[in-house]
Amino acid sequence: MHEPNDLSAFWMPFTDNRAFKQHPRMFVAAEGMHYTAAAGHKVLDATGGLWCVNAGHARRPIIDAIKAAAEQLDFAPTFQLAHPAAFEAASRLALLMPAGLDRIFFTNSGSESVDTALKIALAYQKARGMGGKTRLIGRERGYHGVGFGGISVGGIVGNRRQFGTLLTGVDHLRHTHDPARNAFSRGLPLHGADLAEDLERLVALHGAETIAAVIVEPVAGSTGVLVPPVGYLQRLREICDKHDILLIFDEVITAFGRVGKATAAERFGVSPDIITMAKGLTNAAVPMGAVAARREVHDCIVNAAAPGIELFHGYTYSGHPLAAAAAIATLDIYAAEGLFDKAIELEDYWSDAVHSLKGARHVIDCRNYGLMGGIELAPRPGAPTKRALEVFHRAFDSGLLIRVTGDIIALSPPLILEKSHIDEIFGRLGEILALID
Ligand code: PXG
Ligand code: PLP
Repeated sequence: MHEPNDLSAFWMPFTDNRAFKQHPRMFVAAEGMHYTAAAGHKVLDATGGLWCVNAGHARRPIIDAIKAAAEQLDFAPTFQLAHPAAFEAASRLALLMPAGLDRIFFTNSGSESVDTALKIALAYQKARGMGGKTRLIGRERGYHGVGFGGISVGGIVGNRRQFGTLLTGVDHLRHTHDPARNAFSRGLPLHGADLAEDLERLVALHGAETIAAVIVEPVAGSTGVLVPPVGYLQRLREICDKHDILLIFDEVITAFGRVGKATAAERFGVSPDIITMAKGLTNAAVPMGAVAARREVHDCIVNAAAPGIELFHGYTYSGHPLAAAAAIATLDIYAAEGLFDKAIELEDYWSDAVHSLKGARHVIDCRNYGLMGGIELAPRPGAPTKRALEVFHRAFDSGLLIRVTGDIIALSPPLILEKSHIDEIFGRLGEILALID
């Protein structure tokens, strides 16, 4: 029963396992902007793998760094011991963070980064004698990974409803998606900064003295590219300051050039207290995540602790040698090739291309920021998500990888792409949309 090519044992994540195993679509190689599918054809990667391959596929310096690391030191614990590359990776990453966020905790994924950030927020409030501040505030439609902390502050019902009562003491802001006022906005939508006032409403309901932290994605990715309204993030920051609440930006998607700077925090000029990252940190070549904390947050927890371990948290693989090596090599590529700036340089061309689909069949909204694009389709009557899924399948078969979530097409290409790739992506999408019902 268990042949090497048997597909039954791998219980695939976030997948329609029955459909996939009837009709598998696999990749066997990748380079630059393209995958090679098992069937042999090249597939243009308009999603950076899964929002993570920001420097393009199979980058030689990253491969070489991983190889060298594996040969030198396959593994070393970082609990009460360590190895130099973990410190170097942390120092390098700290240099890219907004001023003051220079204390780095390593994880292996975005989900772990989110749970780490929430725990740091709680430990900080306790360390400063505000142990009553335990509530965590997320936002509707937010995606913060799949740990219990992340799905509790997250706001996607499908990711929550199978899993019981989740964390207690969590509440949510309303999301900012408002197509009635903002459809086809280029860049930041004009309307909706007032939705940040939801935080005032939750403070009035629960009391600021019970709230530890607010977590949001600066630009929501997984839920379908929701760009924050002009002034919204600034207003959230002000209300957090007013009520002594930590602000966490979940930058698992938005960090490392996706919106044209090292972080969305930098692009928006809004500095949170904690930033979560993963994905582009290693160009996805080895799993790694990280949390950047404001130095005062770190120092408060460390200084308040009795002699001994200060934060009872960590992963076997925090700062893993292969991941640390991959991170350093990746950050080198971003710097050497000016890839964050490249996202800014291409932003207008990208924006024009995204909005060229206004008027295409089925399209009810186009959204963009940095090198992120969202194209929302009208759902098929009685069959939501099916239309976008058909676009996904047709695109794949014709040599284009896109991501669909609900009836939204989400795009986040590697930052190395050229204008000709942009033309190809949107030309192909336009053709497919014209073809399907
Ligand atoms: N926070 C944010 C903002 C994310 O986008 C995570 C946390 C979790 O990261 P890990 O590494 O645990 O998956 C993410 C991940 C999609 C899609 O296109 C999005 C993500 C992952 C997989 C698919 O819907 N985002
Ligand atoms: N479960 C058991 C039984 C363990 O011993 C450990 C780690 O030692 C874990 C879970 C956590 O694994 P990780 O540190 O890789 O997250």
